Amino acid sequence: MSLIHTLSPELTALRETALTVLRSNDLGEVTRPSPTLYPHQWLWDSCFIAIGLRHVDPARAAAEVLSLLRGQWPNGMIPHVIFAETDDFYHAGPQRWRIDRYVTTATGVHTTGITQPPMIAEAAVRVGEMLTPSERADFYRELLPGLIRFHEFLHVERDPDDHGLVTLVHSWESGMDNTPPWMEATLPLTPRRVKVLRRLGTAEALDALRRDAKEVPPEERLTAADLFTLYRVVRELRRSGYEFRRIRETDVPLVEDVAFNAILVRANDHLTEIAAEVGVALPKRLTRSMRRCRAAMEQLWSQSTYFSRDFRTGKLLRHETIAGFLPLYAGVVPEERVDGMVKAMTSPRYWPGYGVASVPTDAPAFLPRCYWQGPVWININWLLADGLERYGRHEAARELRASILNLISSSGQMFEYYSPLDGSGAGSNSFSWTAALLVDLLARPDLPEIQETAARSAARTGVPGIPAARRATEDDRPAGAQ
Ligand code: 9WN
Repeated sequence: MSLIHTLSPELTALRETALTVLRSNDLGEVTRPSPTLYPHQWLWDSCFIAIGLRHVDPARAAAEVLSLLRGQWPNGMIPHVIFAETDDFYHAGPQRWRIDRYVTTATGVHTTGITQPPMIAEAAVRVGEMLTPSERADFYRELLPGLIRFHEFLHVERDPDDHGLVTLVHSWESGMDNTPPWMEATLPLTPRRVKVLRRLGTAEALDALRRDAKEVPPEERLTAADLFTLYRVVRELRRSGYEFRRIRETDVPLVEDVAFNAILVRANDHLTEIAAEVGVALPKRLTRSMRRCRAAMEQLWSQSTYFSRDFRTGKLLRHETIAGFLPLYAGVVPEERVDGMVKAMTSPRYWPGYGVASVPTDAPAFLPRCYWQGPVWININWLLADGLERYGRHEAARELRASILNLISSSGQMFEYYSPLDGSGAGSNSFSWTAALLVDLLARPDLPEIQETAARSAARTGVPGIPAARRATEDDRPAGAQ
């Protein structure tokens, strides 16, 4: 597909690198997140991947979205991973889940027993924009029944007490696996042997037993202690037959996750749009749940940000993370809060120079290259830029996109995540959603302005992509921050 703008030789090469990554991770009708660490299909990865692929091959992008329905459970859940048949080296593969004891999926494929952020409706609308009206109607009609059942599953099975908010049963469902609120909620499930090793100060010994750190240094992933605790949660879920009414009787962490619910609110809007376009009426009960979910987001606000909430205690998990900004993407933030949130997001605490960090740089848990404890993730920054745009903060959105462009181009490679302090790449390399969202960025009609902003900040500061807001608020740093 042709681009709106002619790219410079450097950006042409960068785009080619991204397309090569997408091609090399293409398994046919699905794309794996990365060649070694993530050899299967992940729910929200496929959605972000489709958002990039639509610029190259809209039909293939539509197939990527539709392929998620292969794994749908009889209760409507679309699983977080659909396992490829060929691989057995993923650290949390089919043997951990044993879902065949409980369900048969739509096409008999093996999956995990949990879900992931419901980005499907967003991906569908973005892909739909690149199709002809009749192709789009066909695509929507094929997707819609499964998509409706998925949203019903979330609102019914995962909100049994009618709180309005959907509850997650594993941090992997949030997609932000080891962010501080989740690790706090998960701590009580630490297996006894891990607790003993922790007490002895020898928990690193567990690194020898982990399979996920063969490709990526363990210090760039969650700790072995956290990982083995997450495996224990899987065991508990399995023993509960993956049914929420039984899971809630265990001590599995139950979290009304702010990012997940924000993505769901936006997805509900998209679902409404999709259904309207093909003349399908959504079930009344679902539309009522959608309204309640949107309204309930307000309960997650406290003082200056939004937090996730513990389902059992009703207490907010008061750790500031990037997830607290996603209500902007959902469009549920009252206007009087927006400037404060934008100021916080663009301050050096969150944005020291290379995009918005997953955890503020002055948080006790902050580690610049460790997974969801600090690094910049391209997908969340994509959502934030979109949220800024929704609220008319065009300059901040442009600064953010410029920063991301500088970040990816300075390494020239598609890393899983990047240090917010020095822009160095970390985690898996050849990572699909980084590649796909770069392709999406390069296809934007406002690319020339983004490039100009990127060049200006790089030239002026020597540091790629420092936002204007940072320069204005250099002395905003909270007392005691480094
Ligand atoms: C567990 C695939 C996934 C992403 C998640 C990211 C990471 C998996 C893992 O990789 O999680 O789901 O094994 O670490 O945290 O957001 O979808 O890219």
